[in-house]
Amino acid sequence: MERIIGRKRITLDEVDSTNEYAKRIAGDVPEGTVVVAKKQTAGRGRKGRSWASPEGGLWMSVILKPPRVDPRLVFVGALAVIDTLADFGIESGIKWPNDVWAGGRKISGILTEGKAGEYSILGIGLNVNNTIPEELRENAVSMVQFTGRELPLDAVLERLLFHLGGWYRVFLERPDLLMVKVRERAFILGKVVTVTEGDEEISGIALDILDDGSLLLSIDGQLRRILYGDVSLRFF
Ligand code: BT5
Repeated sequence: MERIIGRKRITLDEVDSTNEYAKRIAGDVPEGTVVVAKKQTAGRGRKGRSWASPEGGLWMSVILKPPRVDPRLVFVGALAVIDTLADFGIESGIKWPNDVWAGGRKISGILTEGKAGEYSILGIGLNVNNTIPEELRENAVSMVQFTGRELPLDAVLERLLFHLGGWYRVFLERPDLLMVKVRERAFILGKVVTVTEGDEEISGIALDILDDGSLLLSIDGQLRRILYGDVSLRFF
């Protein structure tokens, strides 16, 4: 199967959000079309949280048309980011559900959105050369802080598209293998975590990430599945 991701690219100087843009054009472009913007004026995370997207970072969305909406798509993004970071000598891991962390801080966030039967959007924000806003510095980091020198954004994008192509293929053909890799890369497994779901705080040992993308927790010996959704997670 040829690699479809990135065969058509749309590069913008500025946009509200590459995910929003991608949704607007999804019906009219081929699968694998990538939207990249130098900066976003209304970059978003989950539940309308904002995503800092100044110039110097990689803000992009891929339009995909998989056979069905599948929560595991987010991990295609996470694994591709991890491999891209490794290409530049940066070690990282998955912080379930949708972050990639390096050196104890968030370096990338992934936002998947879909319309059943029509499209899935895989949005990726990766801090590359961009400055992290003051209020996020404790928990967020850019690639340049590891490399000590600015990186060519186009080279980072090329590596990311290459790895996305590979992992998307695994996702389509062998999603079980995708999940094996996810478990390997998910550094929270085996740790005590606290999940906030709405008003509820749940603490337990993170045992596994299941095929529906959910997290399996052991709480005083009882198993509980935490659905991928609007949850946030802390670990110790
Ligand atoms: C995410 O949401 O982590 C998903 C972020 C997805 C961003 C990409 S950029 C391209 C595409 N277009 C979009 O509009 N979005 C996608 P969430 O798990 O809800 O985390 C959001 C939280 O991350 C915020 O509340 C901040 O605490 C933190 N944050 C914001 N900007 C950040 C940044 N640049 N680096 C690290 N952390 C950040």
